[in-house]
Amino acid sequence: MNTPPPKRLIVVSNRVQPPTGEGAGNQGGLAVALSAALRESSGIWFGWSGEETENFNGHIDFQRNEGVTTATMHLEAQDIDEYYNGYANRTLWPLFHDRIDLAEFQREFEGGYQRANTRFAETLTPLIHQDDLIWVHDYHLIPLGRELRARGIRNRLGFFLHIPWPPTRLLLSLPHHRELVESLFSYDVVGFQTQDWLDSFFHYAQHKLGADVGADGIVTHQGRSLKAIACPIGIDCDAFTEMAHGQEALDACRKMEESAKGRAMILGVDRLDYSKGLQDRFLGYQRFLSTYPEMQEKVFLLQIAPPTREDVRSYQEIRTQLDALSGHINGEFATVDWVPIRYVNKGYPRTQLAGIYRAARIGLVTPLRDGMNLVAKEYVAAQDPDNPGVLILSSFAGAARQMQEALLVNPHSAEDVADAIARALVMPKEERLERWRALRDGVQREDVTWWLRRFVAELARPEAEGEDDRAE
Ligand code: GDG
Repeated sequence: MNTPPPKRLIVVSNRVQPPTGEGAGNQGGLAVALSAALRESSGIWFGWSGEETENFNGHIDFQRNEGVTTATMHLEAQDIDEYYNGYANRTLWPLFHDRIDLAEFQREFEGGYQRANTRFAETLTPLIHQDDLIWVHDYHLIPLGRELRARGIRNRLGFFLHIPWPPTRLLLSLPHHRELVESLFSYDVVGFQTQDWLDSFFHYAQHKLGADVGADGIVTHQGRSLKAIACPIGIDCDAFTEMAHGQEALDACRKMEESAKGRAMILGVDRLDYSKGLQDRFLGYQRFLSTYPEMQEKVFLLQIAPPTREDVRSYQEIRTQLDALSGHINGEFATVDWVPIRYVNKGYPRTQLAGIYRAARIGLVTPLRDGMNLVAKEYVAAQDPDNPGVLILSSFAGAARQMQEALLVNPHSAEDVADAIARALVMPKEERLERWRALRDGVQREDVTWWLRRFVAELARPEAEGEDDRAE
């Protein structure tokens, strides 16, 4: 018997990342995996173009790159300001990352978020065919499912949250939190990165909505049901490993090793974001240098931190603070021929990055809060199998759940970070190999394709609870 062709998949995210035509090296693992699934099902990737228009008119630009169709629309300046820079990145992002001190609650932001989600729904609705599977990504688009249902869409709808789900006590500080959470009940499947975030969602659903939470993850509220799952995202491990062994990566690796002059490299790679814990990381490294003075001049920290969200004030502030702190630490410890921190505010092509990961004795990944963290997985995938480095990982990253063989640290504790660095530097090769092999096996087994298949299989299940009450 022939297997039926996969149902057409429509992926919706704030921004789309089509294949660039410049080789797989420049596209992240998530984009590669989604592109493959879209290609296989002749699907569409729909989102904001990143461009501004004076008058929103629902115009869609279709493009086809390497077998992947993207459909994008422009937004008005006010939408970008209130929806993207506003509610998404100044309200939800800080709140969901435990930074209520940075969260801004403004009515205009909420209005802009709602308006942009309505625009997404209005523009997307005519593209939807009866049997399409629709998969919405991330915190920018939580209400989109409800908006699609209001327009009569009865398809299977899935939502995946890439960032943490906050504890109930934090979520309560969001004005209209109940409405936001209730809008998730328009989806059939809601995925979280880890069991911890899923448990927080269950807690809110049970205690604040009075929803019924079944052992199978089916959550029922006011006659509607969704299936909530923990489905950790992975990387394309084999492709990343291959890239790390390619010529460009080896060149980058050699160049790094030459410039290291025999010193051990500790590496951090993060978008310049307060959730990534860069300040605490620098303080932990400073503590390491002062607690283990014999290690001075034998190591250096390379921190790659390409700026993001530069229109948001808290991002401008963290940049200024990090400039000052790295300068201060360098001033305190540097010698005429040694700089303890190389702090670089620019991005590198993925092929070079893979080589830089490989040259690092320690991958230092210490976010204060992170939905998953793919850098930890990329670091592992890039290591030399005969002489791998050591991963130091924050226990507050979603990735820590799957990566127990890393040296897990409390990123808030400078002592903890300092001691882990010291331990990693003297770790016997046998222990390094044992830890790395276990980590690599996990990263390889639960890779991005595994993640995608698990979610889509759940979304494609023929029998859904609450099938009959989908359209509003
Ligand atoms: C969100 C969640 C979740 C970084 N610098 C360069 C560069 N990068 C790439 C890394 C990695 C990606 O950016 C960062 O991914 P993360 O997972 O670490 O973090 P977020 O951007 O915050 O992503 C996170 C993720 O969504 C997926 O669900 O894991 O928790 O916050 O791939 O390699 N890439 C290049 N040059 C750089 O300089 N080319």
